Amino acid sequence: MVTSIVEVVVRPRFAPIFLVLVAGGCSETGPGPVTATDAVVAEDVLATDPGPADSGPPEKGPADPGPEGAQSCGDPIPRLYSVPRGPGWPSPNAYSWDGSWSPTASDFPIAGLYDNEYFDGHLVQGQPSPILPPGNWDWNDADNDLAWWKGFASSVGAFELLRDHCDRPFGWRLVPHDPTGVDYETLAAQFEGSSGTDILNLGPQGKAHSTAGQLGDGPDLFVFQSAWSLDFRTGSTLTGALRDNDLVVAGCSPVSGKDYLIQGATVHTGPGADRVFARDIRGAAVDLGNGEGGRTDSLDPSDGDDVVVLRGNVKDTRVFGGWGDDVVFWFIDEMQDTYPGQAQGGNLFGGGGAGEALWGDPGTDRLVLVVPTDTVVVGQPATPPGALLVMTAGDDFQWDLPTVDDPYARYCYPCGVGPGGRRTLIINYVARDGQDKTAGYVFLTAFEEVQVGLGPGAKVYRIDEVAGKAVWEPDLVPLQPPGFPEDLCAVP
Ligand SMILES: [Ca+2]
Ligand SMILES: [Ca+2]
Ligand SMILES: [Ca+2]
Ligand SMILES: [Ca+2]
Repeated sequence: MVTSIVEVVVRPRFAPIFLVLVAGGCSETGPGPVTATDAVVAEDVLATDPGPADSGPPEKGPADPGPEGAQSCGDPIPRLYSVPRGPGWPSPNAYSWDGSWSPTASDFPIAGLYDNEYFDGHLVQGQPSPILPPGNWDWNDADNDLAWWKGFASSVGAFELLRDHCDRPFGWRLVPHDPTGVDYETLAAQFEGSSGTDILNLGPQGKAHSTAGQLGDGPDLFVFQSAWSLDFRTGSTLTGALRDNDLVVAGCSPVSGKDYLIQGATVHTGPGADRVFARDIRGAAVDLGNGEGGRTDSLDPSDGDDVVVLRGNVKDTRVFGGWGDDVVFWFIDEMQDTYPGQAQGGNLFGGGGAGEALWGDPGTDRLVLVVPTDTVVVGQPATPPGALLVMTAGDDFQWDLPTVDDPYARYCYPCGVGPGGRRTLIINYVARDGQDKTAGYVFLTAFEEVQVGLGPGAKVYRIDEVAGKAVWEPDLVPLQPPGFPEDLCAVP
């Protein structure tokens, strides 16, 4: 179809990645006073900041389990996770933004928290070495020069060792020199993420670009305003799949007009039940659970039920849900980059984007379009104002040519005929004012449900992938999107 051909021609080649930095984590609105644990944390910040002379003392022993009582040890740490309290948001504990990780006494000390060379404060050139998270901290490993770390400490910031209420380390938080906006690029990416909780908040103007990065196992947070030429993994089966519910904010505040914040970037959140907020995103990909480090032809069996919330301008964007029951909330009426005749719509996959991963996910995935509840569904073009077109994309199979040689990016549209005659569908949404908010056709593969609108009056349709149509199912319950975690984007 013409739309598909044009899309191939105009799509930029990229292997984008999303990076998430967690800024501060200390919200003005955070509950409760600073506790003794906070003081310990602050001390650790000082202890792990090498300062101008790399003279920080070694940290306290990590193996002390402290008093028994897992519940009190794991109580939430005030202001560490500034996520909303209320509907759609699970409650944090000490270790995780969603309470998903509750290590027991026997889990401590947690393996993989420290760099394999700079973990004990040993003397280097007569000075105690810093205690660091996993990373590439020497320029020349044999020289123990700490050159990458010195650069990081002078231009990016320090790391704070996170401890629970029983003084047991479980992760790290970036403490940037400039909490309003970290420039995360090659230097910052020498940090390789720990097996525990890593909070990488780049701040409300933070930018992540021109590099690859990772946060590894653990329920990590990654927050930034803009990204380009980025390939980032907050979790990956390449490094493990432990306790890996990650939270990403890609785009803190809206850009004006037809502009974009996220371009040529890919964020892989990998295993676990992840949550990604992305706005003003173009030529980019959100991989919520492809396997083998994000290969689009692989599903990760340790992947969970993921949520992505798309806002603002969205064009030429891929979402891969992977394994599980995944939900894409799309505030599609916010799209401003519309003009007649364009054909750069996106590609949404309930599973992966190639091979057996296309149809191999047994989950029930839903696309939620945040549009007026009286939007009508039509089955053939042209899409009239105030309507959503849902129709089959036919039997054809076509690779996206710019990405076909990259196993971490390749995808098809349409994707031929799957098991039982399942096929890709096409959707197109035209708002009441006549603007084509999907920017042409969007290809939907292995999604089982589409919801039109929020709240009372919202309708949930089952997608008949064989017949290529949407069937209203009054018994299916509409979903509400989680509120935007705006406090994560505040200056601490
Ligand atoms: Ca981690
Ligand atoms: Ca992770
Ligand atoms: Ca996931
Ligand atoms: Ca998933």
